[in-house]
Amino acid sequence: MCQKAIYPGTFDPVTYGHIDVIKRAVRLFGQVVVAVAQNPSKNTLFSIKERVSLLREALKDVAGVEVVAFSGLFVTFARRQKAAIVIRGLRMLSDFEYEFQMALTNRKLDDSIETIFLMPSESYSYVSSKLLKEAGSLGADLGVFVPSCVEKALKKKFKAQ
Ligand code: COD
Repeated sequence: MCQKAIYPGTFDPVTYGHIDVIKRAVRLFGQVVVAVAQNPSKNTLFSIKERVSLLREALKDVAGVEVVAFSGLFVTFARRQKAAIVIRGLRMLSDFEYEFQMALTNRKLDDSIETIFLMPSESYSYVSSKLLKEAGSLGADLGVFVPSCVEKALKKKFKAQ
C-alpha cells in the first residue's frame, strides 16, 4: 500500500543528515511531506520563510517531496495532510529518549499515527544543526555538512550579525 509520510522538524537549517533521511523515506513511501515547524517560542537562526525556502532549494531534484510550514499541534496538521506515517531520524542513542517521548505522546494524542525511525548514513550520524551554527558563527567551512544554498545562507547570516 502506498502511504503518505510526514517528516516534521525545525530544520534550522536543513543538513545533509535530514536530506539523507528524506531520501530514504521517499524510497519507502513514495510521497513525503516535510513539515517545517513555525514555533514562536523557539529561537531559530532562520525565519520560517527562510527554512522552507532552503529546504525547497536543497530538495528541488528529489521527486515526491513537498515542503510546507505548519504551526500549532503537529498531530492536527498530520491529520489535515492525511499522513498517518511520521518519519523521525535517529542518529545516536542520545536522540532516543526525546524521540521516544515525542512518538508516544503523538500516539496518545492520535492513535492512528505511527512513527517510524530512520537512521542516516554513518557519514551523517553525528551532524547537528545546532553544532553547525556554532561552528559557522566561528568561521568554519560547512560545505561537507550542508548543501551550498545553506552554506551561503549561513555565511550571509553570520556576516550580518
Ligand atoms: N541525521 C539524521 N536525522 C537527523 C539529523 C542527522 N544528522 N539531524 C537531525 N535529525 C533528525 C532529528 O532526530 C529529528 O528526528 C528530525 O531530524 C528533525 O530534527 P530537528 O532538530 O530539525 O527538529 P525538532 O526535533 O526540533 O522537531 C520538533 C518538532 C517541531 C517536530 C516538535 O517540536 C513538534 O511537533 N512541534 C509542534 C507542536 C507539537 O505538536 N508539540 C507536541 C509534540 S509531542
